Amino acid sequence: MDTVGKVITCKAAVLWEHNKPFSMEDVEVAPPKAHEVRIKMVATGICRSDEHVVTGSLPRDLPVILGHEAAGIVESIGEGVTTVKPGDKVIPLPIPQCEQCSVCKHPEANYCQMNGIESKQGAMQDGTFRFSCRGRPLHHFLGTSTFSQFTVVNENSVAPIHADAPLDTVCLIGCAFSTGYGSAVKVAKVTPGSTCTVFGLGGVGLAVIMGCKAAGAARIIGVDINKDKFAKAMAVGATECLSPLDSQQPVSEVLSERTGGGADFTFEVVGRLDTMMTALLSCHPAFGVSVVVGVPPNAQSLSLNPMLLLTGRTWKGAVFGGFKSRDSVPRLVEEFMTGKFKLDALVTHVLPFEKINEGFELLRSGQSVRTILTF
Ligand code: COD
Ligand code: ZN
Repeated sequence: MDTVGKVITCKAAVLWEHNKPFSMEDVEVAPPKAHEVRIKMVATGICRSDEHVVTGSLPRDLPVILGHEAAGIVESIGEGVTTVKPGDKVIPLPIPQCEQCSVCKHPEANYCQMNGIESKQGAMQDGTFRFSCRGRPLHHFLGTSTFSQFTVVNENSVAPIHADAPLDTVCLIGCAFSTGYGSAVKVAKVTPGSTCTVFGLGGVGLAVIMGCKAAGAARIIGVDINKDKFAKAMAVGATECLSPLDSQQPVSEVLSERTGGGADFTFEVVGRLDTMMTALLSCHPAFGVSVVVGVPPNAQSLSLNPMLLLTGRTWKGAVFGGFKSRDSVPRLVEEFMTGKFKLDALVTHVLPFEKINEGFELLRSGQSVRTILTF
């Protein structure tokens, strides 16, 4: 059936209320307007940030269609779209790259001003909605809303990828992998022979380890309170692991002793203020670089003794691994296809889209690293 220019009715997982299961609904998806793209979803990962909306710790207007780590095929394009065409394999981008704003024009920065991360009200970039259900508009999430058989995104929020890319794995390049890997190779700029410490060995932490390894780090120390995470961390490149619960001494002191005064690079991939401070303390006072990757769920602040920085430490952070999204995602997909890094270590479960609530239970119970939902 030719769907171009028509409203498509399809299944989507709608969040109507906080802390309630997703409800599988028939939703109407409007055709793409100018500079928009409608995508048929093939695979989507479940990310902790989606769960933060479910619990309300990341405030968003409801009802909403969540999901932002995915891959699919272009179904149709709106007027003026030139960079993708129907049939192209694509990855929707939770951070756009508009090419117009001062951030996009800056050679290093990636936090495009068209991003919707800090906006509570999820909508398309023109402020309107493309989804409706039972006569009500549904909110978008991060300009992607991938928990739907079809979605509409802005052209600056989608990257065309290699025609042979396996969509059920490269979907992870849409969030977890890029966030972690880029934090090592692009944000920290890990150097060959260096010592790195990674706090938090979830999916994003594992991707940080992969980045440290690819950049040639000699020692990669994984830190997690859950020792079940150690085997996988070692498999993707950690050279040693430890739990802060195993010692009476603060873990920053244990690490300082182990690393001759502090690591070259440390990464906070837990999303807690205390581990952010521990990660900062655990990098070398004179030349260490500490990168904040995690985000504490509610707006919270840290207070800091400036001496920690005056001695020579660097403290930084970035979203999406500091990668400019449209430039980097197609290249990362090609690097994956040439074997530069593997993604299978991150995938612990694959479920049909209809079992989305089961997928979220696996995340909540800590059993999964990443669950991929297939359509
Ligand atoms: N010390 C050490 N490890 C700990 C501690 C602690 N005190 N507490 C928990 N942990 C461990 C857990 O056992 C777990 O293994 C790990 O930390 C966290 O892993 P996950 O699986 O819960 O989470 P990830 O890896 O999927 O994601 C972690 C982030 C912190 C990156 C994530 O929660 C986050 O903040 N994401 C937002 C960052 C971002 O850039 N988002 C952009 C769009 S998604
Ligand atoms: Zn995410």
